[in-house]
Parts: sequence; C-alpha cells; structure tokens
Amino acid sequence: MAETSLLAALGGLLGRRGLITAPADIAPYAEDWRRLYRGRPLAVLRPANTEELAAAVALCAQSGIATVPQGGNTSMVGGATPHEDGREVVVSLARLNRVRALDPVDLTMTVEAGVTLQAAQDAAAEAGTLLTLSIASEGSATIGGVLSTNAGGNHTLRYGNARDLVLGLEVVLADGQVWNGLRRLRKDNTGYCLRQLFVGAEGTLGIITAAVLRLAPPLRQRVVGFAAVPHPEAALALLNRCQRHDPAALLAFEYMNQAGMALVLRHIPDTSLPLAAAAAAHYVLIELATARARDENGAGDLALALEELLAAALAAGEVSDATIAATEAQARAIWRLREDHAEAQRRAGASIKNDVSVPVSEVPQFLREASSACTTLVPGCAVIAFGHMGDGNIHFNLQQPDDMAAADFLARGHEVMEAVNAVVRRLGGSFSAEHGVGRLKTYMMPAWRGGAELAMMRAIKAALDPRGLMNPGKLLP
Ligand code: 2HG
Ligand code: ZN
Repeated sequence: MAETSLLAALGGLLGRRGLITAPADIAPYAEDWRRLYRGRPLAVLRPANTEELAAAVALCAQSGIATVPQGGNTSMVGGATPHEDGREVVVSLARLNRVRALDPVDLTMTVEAGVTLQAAQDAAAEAGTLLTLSIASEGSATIGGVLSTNAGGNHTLRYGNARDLVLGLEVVLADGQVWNGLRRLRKDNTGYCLRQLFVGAEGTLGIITAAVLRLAPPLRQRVVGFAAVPHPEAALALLNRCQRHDPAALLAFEYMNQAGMALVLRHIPDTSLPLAAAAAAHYVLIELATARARDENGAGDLALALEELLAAALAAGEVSDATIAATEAQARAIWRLREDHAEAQRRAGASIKNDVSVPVSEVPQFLREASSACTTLVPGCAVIAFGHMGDGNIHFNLQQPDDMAAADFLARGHEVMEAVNAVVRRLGGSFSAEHGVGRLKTYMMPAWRGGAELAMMRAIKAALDPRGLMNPGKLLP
C-alpha cells in the first residue's frame, strides 16, 4: 500500500480524532523531552481502544511502516521518538486511559496503557490501596511507558521496580494480533513468563495496551527527613543505620550533591533549603513509612524513630544538620527539592546524563572516581549527582560549563559517558539502571550485553518481530 492509501485507510479506521497528519500537530510527538532528537513521523495515531490499535498496526505492517509507541513522552534516552526517515508512525496511547477494574481484596488493578502513573496511584488510593511505583515524572509518564521501560524510581528499595508489580498484560503484537494475558494470579506456572519479555522491551516486541498491577495495603504513617552529610561515606553509613533500625520502615533514601541542589534553588520557583546552616556538600532525603498505625501511647511512632535515628547519626558525625517535615506541605517541599533536579537541569541548559547503578556499598567510591574522571575530561563542567542511593542508582549528570556552547558540550557526550561507564564497569554496575537504553545507548549494548546475551535478545526479537517494525533502532543496535 502506498503511503497515501495507508493514511486514507488509517483515517477510515481511526476517524478524525485518531489520526494526526498536520505537521504543526505532529511536532510535539516528534521531539523528546530532552530535545536531543527530532523525528519526522508519517503520522501520529491515537486509537480509542485496543481493537483499533491492533487493526492500525496490521495496516501499517502491510505497508512496511514501523510503529513507535509513545506515552507521556518523558523518555530520557529518546526511546519514544521516531526517526527522521518518514517510515514510522508514532502511536500515542493517550486515549487508552481507563482504569478497567480494581479489586481491593485481590489487591490488583487492571489499567490501560495511557493512564498516567499519578492517575493510577490516585485510583488505587481512592479504593484504600497503594500503587507502590513512584517516579519524578509520574504526572506525565503513563503505565505503558513505565512498564515498557521497567521504571524504577523512589521506592525500589522497598517494593522493587515496575517489573515486580506486573501480574498480567495485554499486548498488540507485530502482526496486529492481540495477546490477552490479563491474568491476576499470584501463582501461575505455565511455561515461559511472556509478560516479563514485554516489560523493559521498550516497545520493540509489541505494544502494551493494558496491565494487571499488584497493589499494596495503604501506608498509615509516613515521615520525611532531610539531612546534610559531610561526605558520601557518611550517607552510606546513615543508610545502613536506617536499615539496621527497621528495614521494613525505610521507603526511600535519596542522595543529592551541592551543585544539583544549587541548580534546583536557582531555577525552580518557591524552593528553599529547609536547614539552618549554609549550603552543605551532600544531602540525603529519608522517608520512613509503614502500614501500621501508631498506638495511643505513641508506640511505633515513625517520626520519633526518625528523630532518634538522626540524633544518633549526628552524634556519630554522619550528619551535620537535619530536619523532619512537620506537615504534609513540608514533606512535599522536601521531595520537590529532589524530584525537580531533572527540570532544573533542563532549564539550566545542556546536560549529559548517566543513569547508572552500582552495588549500594560502592556508591561513595563511584561518586569519587566518576567525578574526578569527568572534571578532568571537561574542566569547568558541573557534576550534578543525585538519585536513588538506597538501591544503588545514581543519576550522574553533567551540566555544560558557562563558557562552552551547548553543541560543543553535547559533542563530548560519548566520551564522557564512556569515562563514567569505565568506573561503573570496574565497580560491577550497569550502564542503564532505570531509564532504559532507548536510542541514546543502543551502541553500548554489544560491549555490555554481548555474546550469548545479545544473541538471545536478537533471537527473541526475530521471533516476535521478524520484519523489524516495532520501535526499530531502539534498545538493540
Ligand atoms: C529522577 O530520578 C529521574 O529524577 C530523572 O529518574 C533523572 O534527570 C535525570 O537524570
Ligand atoms: Zn531516577
């Protein structure tokens, strides 16, 4: 089918709301959040339901047109941005936005791919349950995207990654077939675990249209603390202290350095440091939470527990200053200091991002070695290091030097990422912790996942998408 007849057929199938072809309307779907890539898709498809999407994928396959699924378009690695060749359509899942079912007894919810993570969290909370996944971009990121990238975020140390929440999936396959695997069972040993193939596949094997997610009982107490620490080793000792105190209470343990905090305070309105002392070199955010209520005598009070923990850490020299949020608003303000790092970096100019993980115990060593490697390579650049220290995932990002053009700085990207990756490799870590491989990091796959591992991935790709029409050029080199 020629492109014009394909577009006519897609128009007939999806209707006016379901097909976008005007260049101005396509533009927002053609560029990634970091503005690293700008593609030229043939069209943007906005199907109203799974059946429409399946039929559209079949039509595109007949014409040899590839599909690029897109949720909230918050990828940090260009995973949802089309190429420049005009042989791809973007598939927006935005209209698949229903919570199909929620069962507070089973503790499961069945939710469509286009529902934002925040809307899914809200629906779970309204039913007196908890959807445990939490990421900075949850207001825009969608269920389809967080599953396709196996997002991690703030609560991994307690509840695992997106992958760990998936009980069932519905997927549109490369030829337009629909696989309905929306089972909500905790035990189901019936061969290969197909759903896990699609989680983290970044849309290269099929398009996730709905999922059954595992829920948790709601948290009855939550307390957020914020502390200045003298060095990363002290942060690690504090993490260890929290875990020894009560591993079941720790919900989040996040790290931030001074340069990142300075960017947030400069670029994000209405932010301020909640500590009395002047700026410190390193900060941590600690959140404790439990499903247990405190009893009338105050036993099991988490705020008290955190106060004692921080006092002991202060005495041991692990902490130089600390505060505990007294209200919901204060807790939210502390979390904003951490979660607005990405937005602050975007407003500040060009950045090179390394979403890496190392064993938790190696985080201090990693920070030291990677910082010295990068500042040697690009003198004057700011090291913006922050992230999910409790699970070993650090966002080791660099900000362009004041006296360097953005393009010149970004041209050093590969070199810088290789220098960071060399440290990560030495410490037994991963070059892609939670954002995925996308388009940015495909070239790294052979060096990190070569041999039998990459061969198995290619075999799976060839079996499920023999013509290479599912998000081509992403994940696999
Ligand atoms: C976060 O933890 C996100 O805020 C974004 O994963 C990290 O901008 C980044 O590198
Ligand atoms: Zn993160």
